[in-house]
Parts: sequence; structure tokens; C-alpha cells
Amino acid sequence: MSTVLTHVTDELQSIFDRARSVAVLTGAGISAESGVPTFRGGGDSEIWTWRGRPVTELSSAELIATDPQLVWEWFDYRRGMLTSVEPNAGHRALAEWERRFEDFTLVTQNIDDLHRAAGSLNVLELHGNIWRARCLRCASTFEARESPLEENPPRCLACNGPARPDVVLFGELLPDGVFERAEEAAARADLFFVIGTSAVVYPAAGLPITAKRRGARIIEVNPEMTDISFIADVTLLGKAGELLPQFLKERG
Ligand code: BJW
Ligand code: ZN
Repeated sequence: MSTVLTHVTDELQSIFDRARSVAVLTGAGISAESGVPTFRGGGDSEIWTWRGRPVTELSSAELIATDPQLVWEWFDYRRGMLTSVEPNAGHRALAEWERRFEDFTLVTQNIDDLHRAAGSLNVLELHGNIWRARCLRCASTFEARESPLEENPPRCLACNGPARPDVVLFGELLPDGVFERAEEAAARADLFFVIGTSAVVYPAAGLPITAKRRGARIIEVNPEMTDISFIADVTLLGKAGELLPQFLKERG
């Protein structure tokens, strides 16, 4: 059973200060305070739906194979929402953590790019990036920032082939090498944070399990208990934007 806390205690602070290798896994919840909707939330059965379809169907390998234009419309809608959002105090705290530790790895499931916007330099994006497109013909990737899109599907800059969002949909493999680097960081970590994720989507949700098995302390930050709470040493119950900056408070 994990210890449930609602603020950073002196003991927790000293564990943080003494850590040598820190890894962090973030999910949609870290961006919630910026106004980005989460996929799941509230009750167990609530899942984000758009035009009557759940995200598990919209962001799926099946739908991109059968109706790529609809998938682009869904992502266009999401891109539209993201154009006006800014990183929050939680993102900014993590950018500061990166500067504090010699060995620090930030792994995110988010595709919103807000960690980088907050100043994080080294970000492992497990599920891709919403501002990138990938050519279905020649596989080259390119930045595609216009919102709304001028053309659906957008065309590849290199070969004019049709492109798709460079994100990882349900039933697709993660980009080569990224998960392996995340697993290495989880295995090395003596402190592993699980922040703002329901921890139901694999393989990402396996990272805290790897870390735990390899001896790391697990600290979860979430306003709700999750599927991973049972392996957490500490669950910090609350919002990331309020809790993460607490680790950076000057003490004296
Ligand atoms: C706050 C907060 C605040 C709120 N502060 N917190 C093993 C078992 C069963 C199934 C599988 C398995 N392994 C693989 C699978 C299949 C599948 C899967 O995991 N399904 C599960 C649902 C069961 N996985 C895959 O398909 C993956 N691919 C794969 O495994 O390839 C091999 C394979 C090939 C072929 C067939 C089968 C396997 C790929 C997964 C890709 C996921 N992609 C998405 C969409 C990306 C594009 C897009 O954005 O549309 O990624 S799904 C969606 O979920 C998105 C997220 O990154 C991901 C995780 O969600 P996250 O971040 O946890 O968000 P929420 O909303 O769930 O949670 C938010 C949390 O925040 C909540 O807990 C709140 O309480 C909290 N919160 N405010 C802090 N202020
Ligand atoms: Zn191309």
C-alpha cells in the first residue's frame, strides 16, 4: 500500500534532494491545468468522445487505414485547441528538475509539445508529436503547424505523397528506440515519478513496473488513485501544477 500525502513533506523532500537518477513519466493530466482535455477522467467509464466516437476508435490504426480524412479532422480539432494553450507550473517545474539532476529523463505520453515549450530539453515522446506529419509514401517526417489544415490530407514536402499525423495510435508500434531508452532510464532510476496518467495504456504503463522491479522508489502525482497506485511508495494526491513546484521551494 502506498502512503497517501497531499503535500510535499520534509521526508519526501529529502528523498528528492538525495536522488541521483530520476525518471519521470507524464500523461495527459500534466496538461489539464493548461486547459487540455484528458482522455479518461472522472468515473471509470468516462472516455473522451468526439462526434459520438470514443478516442480508442478515433486514434486507432483501424480508423487511419479506413478513413484517414476523418482522423485528420479529429487531429485538426485537437490542434485548434492547442494553438491557444501555454505550459503550466507543472511543466515548468519539470524543466527546472532537469537542470537539478545529473541523470534526469523525462518520458511523456503526450503529443502536445508543452514540455518543450516549458523549457525541457531532453524529452522522450512515446506517442509522437501532434505538430509533425509523416508521409505515407516515403516515410519522411516534417513539421506541420498550420491549423486548420489547408489540405486534408496534407502533402509530403519531399514527394508530395499523402501524410498522416506522426503519432502512435492504438494498435501501432512505438517509434523505434524510444521505448528502449525510456526502459533503460526506468531501470537506472532510484526515483521514478508517475505524473498525470491513468496508467492503463501499454507499454507506457509498464515503465513504473520496470522501475519498481529494479529498486526505484515510485512517487505518483495525481488527484485520483489509479491502476498504478498499488505499486507507488507515495501517492501525492492533488494537481501536478500545485505539487511539483513544491519540490523546488527554498528551505532554510
Ligand atoms: C491529473 C490532473 C492534474 C487530471 N494533475 N493529474 C497489454 C494489455 C492490454 C492491451 C495492450 C497491452 N499492450 C498493448 C495493448 C494495446 C494498447 C493498450 O494499451 N490498450 C489499453 C487501453 C488496454 N496499446 C497499444 O495499442 C500501443 N501499441 C502497442 O502496444 O503496440 C504493439 C501492438 C501492436 C498491434 C496490436 C497490439 C499491440 C500504442 C498505444 C498508443 C496510445 N495512443 C494514445 C493516442 C495518441 C494520439 C492521440 O493523442 O490521439 O495516447 S491513446 C491515449 O492514451 C494517448 C495517451 O498518451 C494515452 C495515455 O493516456 P493518459 O496520458 O494516461 O491520459 P488519461 O486521460 O488516461 O489520464 C489522465 C490522468 O490525469 C487521470 O488519471 C487524471 O486523474 C489525471 N489528472 N488532472 C495531475 N491537474
Ligand atoms: Zn513523401
